[in-house]
Amino acid sequence: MGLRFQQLKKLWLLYLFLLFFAFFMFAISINLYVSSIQSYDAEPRHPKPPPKRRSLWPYKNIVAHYIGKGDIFGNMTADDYNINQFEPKQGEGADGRPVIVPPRDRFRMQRFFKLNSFNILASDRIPLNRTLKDYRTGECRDKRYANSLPNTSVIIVFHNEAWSVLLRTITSVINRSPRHLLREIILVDDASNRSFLKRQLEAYIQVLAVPTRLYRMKERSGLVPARLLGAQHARGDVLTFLDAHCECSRGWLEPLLARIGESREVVICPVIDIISDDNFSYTKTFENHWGAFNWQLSFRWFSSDRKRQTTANTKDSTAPIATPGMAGGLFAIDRKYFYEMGAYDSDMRIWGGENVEMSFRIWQCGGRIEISPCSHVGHIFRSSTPYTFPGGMSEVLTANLARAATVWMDDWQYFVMLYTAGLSLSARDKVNVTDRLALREKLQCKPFSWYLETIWPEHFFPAPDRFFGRIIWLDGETECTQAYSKHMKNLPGRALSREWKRAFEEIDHKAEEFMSLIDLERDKCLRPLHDNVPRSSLQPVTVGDCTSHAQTMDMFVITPKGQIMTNDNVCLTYRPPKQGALKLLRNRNATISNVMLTQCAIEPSQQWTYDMDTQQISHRETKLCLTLKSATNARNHKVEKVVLSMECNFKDITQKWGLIPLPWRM
Ligand code: UD2
Ligand code: MN
Repeated sequence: MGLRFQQLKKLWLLYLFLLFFAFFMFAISINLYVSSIQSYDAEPRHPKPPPKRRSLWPYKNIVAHYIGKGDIFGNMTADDYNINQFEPKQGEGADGRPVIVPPRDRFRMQRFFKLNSFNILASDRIPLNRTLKDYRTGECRDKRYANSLPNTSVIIVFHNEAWSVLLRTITSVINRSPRHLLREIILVDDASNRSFLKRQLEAYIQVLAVPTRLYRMKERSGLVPARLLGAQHARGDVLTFLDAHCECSRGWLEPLLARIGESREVVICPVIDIISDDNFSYTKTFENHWGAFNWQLSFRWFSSDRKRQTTANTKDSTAPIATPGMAGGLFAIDRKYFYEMGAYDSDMRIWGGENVEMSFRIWQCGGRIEISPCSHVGHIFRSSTPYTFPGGMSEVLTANLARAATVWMDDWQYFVMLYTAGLSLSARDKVNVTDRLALREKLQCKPFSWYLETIWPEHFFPAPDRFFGRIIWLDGETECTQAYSKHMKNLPGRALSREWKRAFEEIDHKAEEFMSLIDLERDKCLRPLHDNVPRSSLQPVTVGDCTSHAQTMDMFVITPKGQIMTNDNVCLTYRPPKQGALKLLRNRNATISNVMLTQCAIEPSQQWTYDMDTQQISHRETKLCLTLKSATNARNHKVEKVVLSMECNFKDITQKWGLIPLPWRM
C-alpha cells in the first residue's frame, strides 16, 4: 500500500511538473508572438510622414487587398462584422494623441484591422467627443468672418463604416460648427450590411442636437449615387461633403462658408490632416499644398509654392490656394451651383474618378477649386480598400476614369488610355457619355489645353511643344541607335543644334522611323535605378531594359526650357552630393550620384540642354554631360552602372543619348 502511495505521489508530481512546463512553454510562445506583432506593427506605420506620403491612392488602385468573392477576411465570423465593441476610456486619444492598445488585445487588434483597414480597437477606446488641438495658424485664429454666412448641410455617405468612427465624425461636426451655420446633417447609407448601422443608428441620430436624417440606397451603388441622393434631400445654402471617417477641428467650417459667401463659383476644400489608421493620432499637415493628377489620373499632393490667386495681398497667409485638383472627399459647394455645373456624373459607380471629373469640369467650365489653409479636417487615410468592389476593382475604376477622360481631356484622353494599366483606346467604345458631352457643350467649357496651360502650368503631361518618349543610350550597336546618330549628324544649320525646339521638330519628322526601329529587347533606356521605389523619393538613374507601354518608368516629357520630367512630377536633377551628408548616409549601400530624380521645381538644377550634333545631354549651368558610369556607394564599393554628370567629351560613347518619341494623341 505504502509503495503504491509513494509511486502515485511521484506520478502525480511528474504530472504537475509536466502541466506546469506545458503552460510555461505556451506562455512563452504567446509572448513571442505578441512581440513579433508589435515589432511588425511598430516599424512601417510610425510615424506617418505628412502629406508627402501621397502614394495612398495609387496603392489603392494597384495593390488593394480585395480578393474577390467569398470571405475576404479569412477567419472572421458573421458576429465579427456585426459586433460593436465601442467602449470609450476617458481621456484616451485626447488632443489627438495616439492610442496604445494594451498587449492583451494585440492579437484581436491585428485580426480586426482587416475589417475596416484601420485599427478599430484603437478607435473603440476613444470617446466620440475627444479633444483635438487647434491646428490653425495665429493669423487664421485671429481672422473674423462676416455675421451672415451661408448655412450648410453636411452630407456624409458610408458603406459599412465602423460605429465609433462614423459617430466621431458626426460628433465633431456638431461640436465644432457654429450652430446657426449648420442646418442639418444628412447621412446616406450605401447598402451597408453591418447590423449596428440599422435600427441602432436610426435611434442614435434621433436625439442629436442638430437635425440628422438618414437615407439608404436600395442597392450598393457607390459614393457618387449616394452623394447625389444626399444632395437631393439637402436644404442648406451650401453642400459640405465629408467622408465617414473624419474629425473636424476647431474653426473648420467658417472659412469654407465665408469663401463661398464671397464667390459662389468657388469649390472650397479644407486642409486634410492625417488621422493614423494605426493609432488614431491626429497629425496636422502643411497648409501650403495643392493637388493634381498623375499620368494615370491618380490624385497627388504637391507642395511647391503657388500664387494665392484670391487676394491682392499675396502675402496673406489665410487666403485660399487655387488647386488644379481636389482629393474628392472633403469639400463645400454652393447647392444651386452644384446643380448648375452638372452635379456629378451619375454613371460613375462605387469609387474613383469622380474627383478627377469634378476637378476638370469645375475649372474648364468657369469655376474655381481652392484649399483654405484655415480649415483643418482630419481623415483616416488607409493603404487598402476594406470593402468589396462589385464588378471588379480594376474594371470599375478604369470605367470611371475612361468617362472622365473622354468627356474632359480632349487630345490627352488618348495619352491616359495608352499609358494606364487596364485602359486602352477601346475603353472609349465602352462608355456612353453623350449626356456629359452635352453638358460640356451647354456650359461652353474651355478645352483641356487651357486647363493645363492656365490652371496647372507646372504640369508634367505631354504637350504639342514638348517631347514625349524614351531617352535611349546610343551605344551604336542597335539599328535604332545607328539610324538615329546618322540622321542627327547630317543636319544643316549647326548653330541651332542646341535648341530643344529644333531637336523636337527634327525628331518629330522621323518619329515613325525611330519608333519602328526601337527594339525593346536590345535598346537601353534611361530609367530609375530601382523599380517599385515611390516616385517621390530621391533616386539615381541608370539605363536598362525599356519597358512596355503600361509601365511608364522609362518615359519622359521634355519641355522647351529643358526640364526633363517624368510621371508624378519628378524631374531629372543635377545634385552634387554634400560631403557631410555622405558621411551621415544611413544606408551605406546607397548609390552615390550627382544626377537624381526628384520633385520638379523651376530651378537651374533641373535645366538641361541637348546637342543634336554630338547627342549629348548636359546640365545647363555646370555644362557637365550625362554619362553612364559604374558608381560607388558610401562604402566606396563599385555598384551598378548609373548616370552621372561629368566633363563632356564628344568622343565618349557613354555620353550619347537619343530621344525616341512615343505616340500620345490621335
Ligand atoms: C478619396 C476621397 C473620397 C473619394 C475617392 C475617389 C478624400 C479624403 N477621400 O478616397 O472621398 O473622392 O478618393 O472616389 O479625399 N463609399 C460608399 N460606397 C462605396 C464606396 C465608398 O458610400 O461603394 C463611401 C465610404 O464609406 C467613404 C467615402 O465613400 O465614406 C469615400 O470612400 P473612401 O474613404 O474609401 O475613399 P478614399 O478616402 O480612399
Ligand atoms: Mn476616405
